[in-house]
Amino acid sequence: MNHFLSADAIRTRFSQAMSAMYQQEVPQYGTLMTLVQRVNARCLADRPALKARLEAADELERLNLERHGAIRVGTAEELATLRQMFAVMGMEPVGYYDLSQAGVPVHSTAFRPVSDAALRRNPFRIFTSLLRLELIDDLQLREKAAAILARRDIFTPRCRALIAQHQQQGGLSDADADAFVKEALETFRWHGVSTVDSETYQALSQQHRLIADVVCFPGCHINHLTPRTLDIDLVQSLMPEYGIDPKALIEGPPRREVPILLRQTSFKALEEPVRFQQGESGTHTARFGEIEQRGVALTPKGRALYDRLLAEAGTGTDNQQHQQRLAEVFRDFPDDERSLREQQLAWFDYRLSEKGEAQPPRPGESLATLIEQGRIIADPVVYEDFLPVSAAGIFQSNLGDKAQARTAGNASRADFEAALGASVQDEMQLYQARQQQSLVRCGISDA
Ligand code: OOG
Ligand code: NI
Repeated sequence: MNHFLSADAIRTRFSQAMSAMYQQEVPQYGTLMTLVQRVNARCLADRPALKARLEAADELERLNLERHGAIRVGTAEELATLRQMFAVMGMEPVGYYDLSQAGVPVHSTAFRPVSDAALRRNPFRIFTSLLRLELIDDLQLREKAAAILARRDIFTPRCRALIAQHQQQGGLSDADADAFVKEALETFRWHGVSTVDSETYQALSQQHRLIADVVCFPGCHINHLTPRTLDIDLVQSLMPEYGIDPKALIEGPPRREVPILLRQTSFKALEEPVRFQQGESGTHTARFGEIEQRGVALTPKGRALYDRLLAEAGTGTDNQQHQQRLAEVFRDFPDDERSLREQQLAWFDYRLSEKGEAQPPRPGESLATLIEQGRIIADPVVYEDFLPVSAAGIFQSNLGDKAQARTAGNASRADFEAALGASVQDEMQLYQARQQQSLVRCGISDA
């Protein structure tokens, strides 16, 4: 008889350990968490209907647990090992993001839980980027970067052993899980000592700041952890009061009655002291803080409308003006649940109400009627993924003013998947399956 800890439990332990570590490393993150918790509490107190709904949909409990992080790695081997490490925690690669369009020399995926039950327990996600060394145009420097990366191992031997043990046994005991969390954390720890001399650091940094960040350190330090807020506008406006300097614009869609997708903002990266290999001292900026507000996941039709309107709104430098412009342009995006449902712009999770349990759907009854009669309740499905345009804005704001736009080269999902050693799951298929399964559970299979 095996007594393995569930992947959900390991993920929760890990995300809590990561949060504790990051609070120590970046004290402003702790401040931000306090602010977000206060705003969330206020929001729930002010909006009892929202609170009741989150509670009924089993969403309230995950709210304070909820966060995502981001890391960047340099080699295929690192990425493939991360995939195996995250698998221990029930996190799978979902989605492919090409950031080169925005001048950032990486492509990415998100490791996250995929099942309904796992997402309810803890939706912890890690946005993971692979550096594209082929975008270093100086051939000698490119080879040097590859050689530096080839020499490092970002995983402890014990971590590798525990991943292998998990694969052989199909799980980890409570004690082994604790050891795994402790060892895995080492991969993401900040190291104030670079693996290179300052000259090499400068040369790589001149190519792109991100390249120096990935190549010159012994691990893939977590670069931000992001709590989820129920009111991002309020958090953004309160940040200065808490001594935090937010980036200018909130990324993503405007404020709405029915929030869609994802809105994000961040605060600027810290300048941290670094010691280089010849004993030289310097600084490096990579780590920052971010907050996000999540809304309903959109169908391909809804997403196409979002992308079109976002492009139409363009971008600005003043948040208030930008939000106003967005709000005007997004008038073309229906802002009530019924329209979103009927026009199939967003995904919903359907469940029977008490009345519906007493009087279950009969063949031929339409979903619209069942909802109208209060026999079926439709809850918006939370968007669990990321947005490439927003991500690019977050990257840029933390690379400083000198962030160069550069020609992208052709990003390739196939190359990324070859490095990963697996294919990434299609997020749309996951949302669609979830909606479909919820309908089947309600006894409606022909909707
Ligand atoms: C990742 C930036 C993207 C998000 O929330 O969109 C991201 C990075 O800076 O490594 O985290
Ligand atoms: Ni982020």
